[in-house]
Amino acid sequence: MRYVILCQDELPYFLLLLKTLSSKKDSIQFFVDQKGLYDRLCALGVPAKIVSFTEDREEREKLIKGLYLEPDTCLIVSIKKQGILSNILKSVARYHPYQPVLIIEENGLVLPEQLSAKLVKPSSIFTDICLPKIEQAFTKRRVQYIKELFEDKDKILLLIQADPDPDAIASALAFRHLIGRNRTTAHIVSFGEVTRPENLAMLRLLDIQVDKIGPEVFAKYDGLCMLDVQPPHLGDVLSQTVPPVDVLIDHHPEKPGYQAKIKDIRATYGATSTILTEYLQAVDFNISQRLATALLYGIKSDTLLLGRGVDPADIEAFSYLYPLANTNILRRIERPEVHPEDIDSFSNALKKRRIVNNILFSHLGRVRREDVIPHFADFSLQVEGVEWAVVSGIFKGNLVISVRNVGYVRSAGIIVKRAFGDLGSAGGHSHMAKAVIPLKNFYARFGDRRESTMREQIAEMFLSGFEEAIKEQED
Ligand SMILES: [Mn+2]
Repeated sequence: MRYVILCQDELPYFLLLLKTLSSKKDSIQFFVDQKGLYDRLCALGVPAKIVSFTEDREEREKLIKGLYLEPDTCLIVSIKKQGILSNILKSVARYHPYQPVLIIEENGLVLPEQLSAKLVKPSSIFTDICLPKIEQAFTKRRVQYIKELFEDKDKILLLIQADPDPDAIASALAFRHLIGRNRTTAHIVSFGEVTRPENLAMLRLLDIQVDKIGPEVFAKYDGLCMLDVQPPHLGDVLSQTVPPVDVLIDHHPEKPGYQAKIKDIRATYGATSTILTEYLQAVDFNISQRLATALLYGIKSDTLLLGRGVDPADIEAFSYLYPLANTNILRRIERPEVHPEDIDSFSNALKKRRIVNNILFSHLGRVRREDVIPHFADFSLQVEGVEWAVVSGIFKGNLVISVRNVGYVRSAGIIVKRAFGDLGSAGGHSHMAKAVIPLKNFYARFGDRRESTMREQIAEMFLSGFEEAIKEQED
């Protein structure tokens, strides 16, 4: 890049001094009107010329016309007086149309159309570049405090919520890295178990272990950190036996009634993983691919791919982690493998599908993993003309029904409640809903165990629930 600089102040000099003088590839030519600046540039061996930036039109035009600007040249202009600056830009537009120009100017200004000019405010150099670093310095202090706090502790518990989700798991993993521990000296634990197939896939593919514990184990540890959760979220379990919490990091709104030595709660953030990413950045931590993948997935899943409750910090962390993560693993986590035998139930279900009034019904029979049911419902929605998909399957003694729609129609949650609510649990959102009916309830109601009966009854119940919901809406 070639730079030609017209300047009256020292800012461009400082910026280019720092950035460009170190690069042998760039060439620089200064035009200045101060002797002092001129002398300093000469002393550094930077080509400089003394000119005057005046109101005089002839002199100005002569200067601008004479500038040697090549296609790869960027003209940088930093002139104090706005009137003179505007006139200089007009001349540049006239003699060098569509010249790329960078204007350093605090108060903004109307740019001539015939210029490819962009404006930068000197104060934004501080807010965009320095301010984030200042924030990082404060974050770094917090991380240093945290590290100090755990320095003399032998065994540390990293406690996450009862049905650990990717954000919590990733945060705990990141925290362990941050304090320089391994899985024997810092245990990731929960009062419950990881249940969702994607979350289990995350643990398997990223080799993370989450142990189920009861409050009795607290005595064996001398450090407690809570991530993505606060004591009141855990109900009674913790309130009776609560050991002192050393560190608590979370993004849920702050609950009263507990203490922690260091508390970092940021309710505007979409994910705790974002906070941990900031911690790692602040101490220039060398984030491994495994950790980046975990954190990226944590942010992605807690914010529904940056679509819900997102703070600019989440987007920042996401783009920082993205190039470090393994997107193949991420894909495998999000789309857990289908067992070969489940493919058979897919083909059977497809063969026996029924479409009534743009509603596709299919029944998978017994499945090995519950999540294939909603996945199959998502897939069914791709059939041309289909607006609703109602997919059922049998899993662990329950009839599970998954409902999806294309989006602009009636609420799936309400219909599912009307249709199946009296046989089991049923509900959901406008686009997706689910019912879980104990098989014994179903058989007791219909007195028939044949699969064909089940297919028919599910369709019939759903259609009448649909009717009911429409009527309610009309009333
Ligand atoms: Mn979370």
